[in-house]
Amino acid sequence: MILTEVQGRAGVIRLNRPAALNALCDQLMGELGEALGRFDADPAIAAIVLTGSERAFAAGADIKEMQNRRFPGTYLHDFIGARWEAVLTVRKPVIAAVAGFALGGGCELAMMCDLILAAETAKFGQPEINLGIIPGAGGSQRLTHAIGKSKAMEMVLTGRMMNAEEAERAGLVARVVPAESLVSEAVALAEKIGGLSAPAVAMAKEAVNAAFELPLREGVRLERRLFLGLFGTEGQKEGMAAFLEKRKPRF
Ligand code: CO8
Repeated sequence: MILTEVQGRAGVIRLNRPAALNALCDQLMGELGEALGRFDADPAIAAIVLTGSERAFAAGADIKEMQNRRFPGTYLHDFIGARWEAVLTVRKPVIAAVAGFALGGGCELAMMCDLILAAETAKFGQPEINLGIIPGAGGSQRLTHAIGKSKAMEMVLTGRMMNAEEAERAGLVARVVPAESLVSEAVALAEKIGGLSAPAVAMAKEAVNAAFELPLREGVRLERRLFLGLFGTEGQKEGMAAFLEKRKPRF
């Protein structure tokens, strides 16, 4: 249910369940977790690009699979659990390249990535309320962090979708690009990251993500420790020497 390929320093993972608009069923999430783990462990890969089709990044968790679930079973077997959070354990930057629908669990999966690039065709939404449920994989929290309370509340309460332009204005996505160059823009970003000092990249990711989890004071402390730690790396020596010698750094 997924396709993988290596493009330069980017590991590209494409969700590939077109008949169901990439609805995120158990099997797909299992395959996704394996692919993420493989690329994360591969030293030739600098960053991971996660994308879907032109029509849908993912139209949510699989409603057919969820329909007959009952509370005790879902709770005991933790059906959201580790499978859904595999992307959060990846140490390399993960770029979501979103075209078409990113709804429900699809929007939540995109928001678990480190940043979102959107095609002009992208549509984001948390329509769970129309199914008699609410977001269950972090949507109410990450969307609120990303776009603020009023907009998030409106979307979660009514299921209203947001187009790419509004998503960029609201701060949900880093950039909007033409649909035909969505993946190549994401790969170019991965290439750029691949040319930088790997420890600095890993620590930059850790520091920014900590802003979502730690109080300001703790976040600033963590940043300081990571910053100071980078003075023990070759990357810092090379980066600063190259600047002063007026040449390009070789990390
Ligand atoms: N689950 C299962 N099948 C889906 C889903 C889905 N989420 N979305 C679309 N499909 C299927 C349709 O059933 C249809 O299949 P079939 O051809 O066999 O009938 C096929 O994909 C094409 O869909 P449509 O015919 O509906 O296409 P349209 O272009 O008319 O509409 C929409 C596109 C607007 C995206 C529409 O399909 C839609 O509204 N989909 C559902 C969106 C939704 O409600 N998503 C939220 C799901 S709940 C959720 O994600 C909770 C996450 C909680 C955390 C995770 C826990 C595991």
